[in-house]
Amino acid sequence: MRGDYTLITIIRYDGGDGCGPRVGLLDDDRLYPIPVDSVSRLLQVHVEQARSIIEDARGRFYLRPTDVRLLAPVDGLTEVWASGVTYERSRDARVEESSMRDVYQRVYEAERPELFFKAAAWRVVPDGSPIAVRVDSAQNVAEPELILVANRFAEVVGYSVGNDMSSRDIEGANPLYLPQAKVYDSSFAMATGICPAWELTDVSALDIEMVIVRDDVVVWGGATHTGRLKRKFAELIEHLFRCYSLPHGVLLSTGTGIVPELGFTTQPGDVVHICIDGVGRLSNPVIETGAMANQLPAMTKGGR
Ligand code: DO4
Ligand code: MG
Repeated sequence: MRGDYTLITIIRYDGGDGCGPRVGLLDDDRLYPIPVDSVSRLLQVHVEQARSIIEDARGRFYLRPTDVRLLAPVDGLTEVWASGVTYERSRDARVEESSMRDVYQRVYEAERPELFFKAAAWRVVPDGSPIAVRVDSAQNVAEPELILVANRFAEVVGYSVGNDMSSRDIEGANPLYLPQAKVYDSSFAMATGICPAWELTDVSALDIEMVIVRDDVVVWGGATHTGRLKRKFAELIEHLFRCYSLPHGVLLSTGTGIVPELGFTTQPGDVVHICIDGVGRLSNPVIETGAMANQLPAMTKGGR
């Protein structure tokens, strides 16, 4: 996989001092603390104000990122949503797997996009931590997706890398099972950084790659780029905010253009690696739901 991605990102970290999660700007090997109590606070102001808060932090003291624990950069009441069937490949894969094929063809062509709730902030799995396949599903896939990070005013503040883990056979049996196919423990992961929108001016053809490693061997790999997206980012954001307030901002995952052939399933023990050029990387080992059940209460306290 290529490794060319920005080194300037908004991050969330635990400094190990008992003070809980903090927000910072990671610029190469310098971590500048940003004087806000949460990432969601940056999504409650206009993008220009967020930019000036973030850039002012650069002149101050800094830490070494190796001295802190990086968390998923989403918190508070920020919601995670996703869009679906935004790439031709995703449409074709759903048509193939589904017992009700034409709904996917129709949504691909429709004016209104498919949007669904994916996760609460506290459930988002950070880089390096386990993601899950459902124990009651036989066909599971990782879905590498570009994430739009939007503030309460529907302005895009940044971009990140996401993995929308999905059960193909549950949704394939009936599209009304989509929430169960999509929303379960450890079903959404994101990279440790949000790339500020002002650092990334051209998002029209970003390369997206995924490889799946099993027993140290690459067992599946695929690539696409955002130029293949059927929908405009602004269109997805506009539909999401149309009749729905997001006062703490939102992460909107823009859909996958990489889907393995039917028959391939992601399984416990695999490691999923995703890279979006210019934005970031994400790697997570795969477990089965239930395997981390005893850790869930701890996750609710200070962020995973
Ligand atoms: O309609 C199913 C969801 C599709 C999806 O998540 C995607 O295209 O990424
Ligand atoms: Mg998806």
